[in-house]
Amino acid sequence: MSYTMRVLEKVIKQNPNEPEFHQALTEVLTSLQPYVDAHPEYEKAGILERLCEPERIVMFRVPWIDDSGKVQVNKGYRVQYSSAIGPYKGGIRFHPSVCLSIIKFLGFEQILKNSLTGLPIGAGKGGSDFDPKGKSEREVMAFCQSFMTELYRHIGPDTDVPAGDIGVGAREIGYMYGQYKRLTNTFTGVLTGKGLTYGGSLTRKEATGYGLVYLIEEMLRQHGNSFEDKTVAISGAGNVAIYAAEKVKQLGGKVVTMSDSDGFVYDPEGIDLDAVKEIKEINRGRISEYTKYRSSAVYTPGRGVWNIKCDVALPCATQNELNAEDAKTLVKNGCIAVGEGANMPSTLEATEVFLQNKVLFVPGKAANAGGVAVSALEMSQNSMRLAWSFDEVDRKLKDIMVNIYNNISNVAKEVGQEDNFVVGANIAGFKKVADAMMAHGIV
Ligand code: NDP
Ligand code: 2IT
Repeated sequence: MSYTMRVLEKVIKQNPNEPEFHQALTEVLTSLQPYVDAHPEYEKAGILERLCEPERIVMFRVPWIDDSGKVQVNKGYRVQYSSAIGPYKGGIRFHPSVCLSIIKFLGFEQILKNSLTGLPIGAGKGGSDFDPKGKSEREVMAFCQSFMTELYRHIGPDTDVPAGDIGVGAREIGYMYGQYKRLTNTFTGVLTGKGLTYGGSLTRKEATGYGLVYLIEEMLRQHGNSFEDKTVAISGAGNVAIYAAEKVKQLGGKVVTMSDSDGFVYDPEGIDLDAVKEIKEINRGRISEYTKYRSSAVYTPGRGVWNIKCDVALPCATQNELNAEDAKTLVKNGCIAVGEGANMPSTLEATEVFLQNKVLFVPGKAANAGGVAVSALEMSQNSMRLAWSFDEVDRKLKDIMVNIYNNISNVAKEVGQEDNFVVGANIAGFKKVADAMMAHGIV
């Protein structure tokens, strides 16, 4: 058995009952195999064993008091995965499904994603099984303050710089930042995705969605195509989905779907983003309310967003939201490109369907890297105590996404797998991290 497959088997055995982590490991290690086999020095240095084992995992209790006066306890996590090329960097997720397996898969993916940005950021991920949905402002603040009261001792602007993810947006970052500042008596760039009045970067809010569309637009362009007049299906109705939809529209495409965990809307006339922003960003409501704004729209409860006919699909909700059946339906309906705005939204089997049917498929670690890339630009601005304009950050974001596309496309060609961006992204991301690890010795 090859070195890569031996490590995969061993790590899965060492970490039982972590299906999402196993899934991410399987995808990455399988595609690294030919490259790693050609470099026996990696095996000698135990690169893969070290890459798969987080440098540090912190798990902690988060006690807080709800509005009825009852004590609640949630679980808190921070997985500091890799500091090979920079301080640990990655989001914090608040969602009832959060567990070690999910945080580890996200942290592991983040290593390669952050490397692909070309910026000096290592990888980490954190979160809690706290559910912000339906909680009062005071409850959310109490939870965030308690979460940071433990987390603060493990992070720092040159050590570990968290940001947002599912369930963590500007409000939660603000409360966590306030608590960090109070506990440490410092005003630093320890979190990204901050508000614009206290060190946040312009374009960070838009960055993941815009970046996704910039990368897919470049891929379409290099294949003689574009977003112009394309019908686009988007899942999710959160930060990533909203700004992906905005950029698709600006480039002449028509977004016809958006969803949340209860169901999806189909608006054949094109989604009205002002309505979605009002429902989601202002009222924190449900996507079902969209039909009140637009008579052309139909709401369907449950799954099913991938049954809508589209040219381009952008899954922007959560892991494993798109399975093999969905992939086959998309192919049957003539979908030519899929860009993952979410982390690991396609199952391994769905990915296989896309690759076999020559759908241009870009995995999350490349396609959604714009968010963390602008986070790194936020860190740069904080270090310089300067703030760049929207256009300047947007320009840099676009350059980064085009570079990522060229990098993963070239690497795929180099290994004889043209247009296999799964292999391209994994190998391209791995190279830089592995070489830095080689330079550092056995640490
Ligand atoms: P938000 O919390 O803003 O939005 C998440 C959206 O996805 C909501 O519409 C939510 O619906 C839906 N969703 C969440 N969980 C589920 C579920 N289990 N089933 C169905 N729908 C679900 O998060 P983001 O937009 O920030 O994140 C979306 C994805 O993008 C995640 O995979 C995240 O890891 C990834 N990502 C985010 C980045 C960022 O900068 N924010 C950067 C890179 C990747 P509901 O309201 O019903 O829960
Ligand atoms: O998955 C991700 O890349 C994010 N949630 C963003 C991380 C960040 O540090 O901005």
